[in-house]
Amino acid sequence: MSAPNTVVAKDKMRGTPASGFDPETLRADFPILSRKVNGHPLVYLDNAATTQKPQAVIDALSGYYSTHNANVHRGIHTLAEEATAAYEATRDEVARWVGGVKREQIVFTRGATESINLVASSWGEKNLHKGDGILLTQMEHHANLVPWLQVARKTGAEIAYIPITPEGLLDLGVLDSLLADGRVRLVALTHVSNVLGTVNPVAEIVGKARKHGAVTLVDGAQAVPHQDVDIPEIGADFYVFSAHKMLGPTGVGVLYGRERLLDEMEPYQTGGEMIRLVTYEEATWDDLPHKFEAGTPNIAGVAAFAAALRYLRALGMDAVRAHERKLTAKLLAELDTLPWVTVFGPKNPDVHAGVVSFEVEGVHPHDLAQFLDSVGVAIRAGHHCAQPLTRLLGRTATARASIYIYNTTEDIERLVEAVQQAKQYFSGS
Ligand code: C6P
Repeated sequence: MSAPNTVVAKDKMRGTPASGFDPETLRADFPILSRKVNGHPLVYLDNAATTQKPQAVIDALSGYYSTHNANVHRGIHTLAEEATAAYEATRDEVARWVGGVKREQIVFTRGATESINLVASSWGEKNLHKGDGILLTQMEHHANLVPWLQVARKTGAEIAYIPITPEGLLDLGVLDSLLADGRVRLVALTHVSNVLGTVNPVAEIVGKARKHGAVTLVDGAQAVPHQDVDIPEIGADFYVFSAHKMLGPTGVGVLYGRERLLDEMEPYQTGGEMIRLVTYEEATWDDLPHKFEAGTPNIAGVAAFAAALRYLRALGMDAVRAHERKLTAKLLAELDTLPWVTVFGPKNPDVHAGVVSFEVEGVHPHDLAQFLDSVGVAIRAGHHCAQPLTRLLGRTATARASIYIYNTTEDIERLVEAVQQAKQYFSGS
């Protein structure tokens, strides 16, 4: 654990490509990938929902419970000190991972959703007032939309949206005019769309928002698992993501915050762990980040998250992105040859992360997903927790394949082959 209030040095190795990135070899580290589904070898392409876990993370979880389990920050005994050290060591790892920030700026939550709710409640409800502007985008996941609808309802703030182009990019031509009257107090946007796969130029947007005096929040749930993300370089005031989408356990999320803002904010929840002094009449709060971590946290999950980061570091995030870009380009190109498939989102794999939503003419996305499951291919179908965007696309649901480090070109071929079989099956030819 590093001393309080020190910037944890940036993890320079995070982006470094390892010499031997080979998805075929690393598949052996993921026990679940060797199972069969409906008699077929599993092709797991639902990684935007959650990723599978390597043995190292599974071992870290069970190792924590087998050898160190205790509560954190309260005990004097050996196990309590070990549990606290493991929990706080992950905070250092995360602070280093996101670009070298102070450990006090890293708050552990239950997930990206809770991180955004924390900001909406503790910052939004206090700082936004009637007539203030909240600027979102038309491609937000409900997690970065519904909390702001609630804030707007409670405060009288007004929400506007950065529109998207027909290709599925943010229409930045209108950004200046949306910010021009100085009423926008918050700009909150996703780094990568979980439906369109669009990689947004967040540094540019954050820069403009800050110039107009707005606070910024970036939802990195679909970005941090797939590319090298340096939060100080982006310049966001708040940045959120979830461990389970990057090989880690479920129930662990991260909120990064600008220290001044976190300091000014009231706690999100109150109770044990987050106080300094309590009397029968009043209470005072602990320092950052503990002020925002009321109650017993997901200690085992946080401890095991460090194993996930170590695993990704050994691969190198630039190699991860290059691998996913290659598979995304292949999938986009193959789907493009099928005249009855519509792909939503940018065609250019440079701005398209490994999330590909599509539609097969004449086949409902749920029927497609069920057919694919019958041959062992797992995708997601539905509105992907982005109902307004799905409606904007003129649909009630889409099919979505999402890629991660252990997917291979053979997985993409099996998906495309199964999509063709489904088309034949449902058109009765
Ligand atoms: N998207 C998907 O299948 P949580 O559930 O809190 O870990 O993450 C929420 C979240 C926030 N932002 C974006 C961009 C997301 O994609 C998600 C989760 C999953 O697309 C589950 S709905």
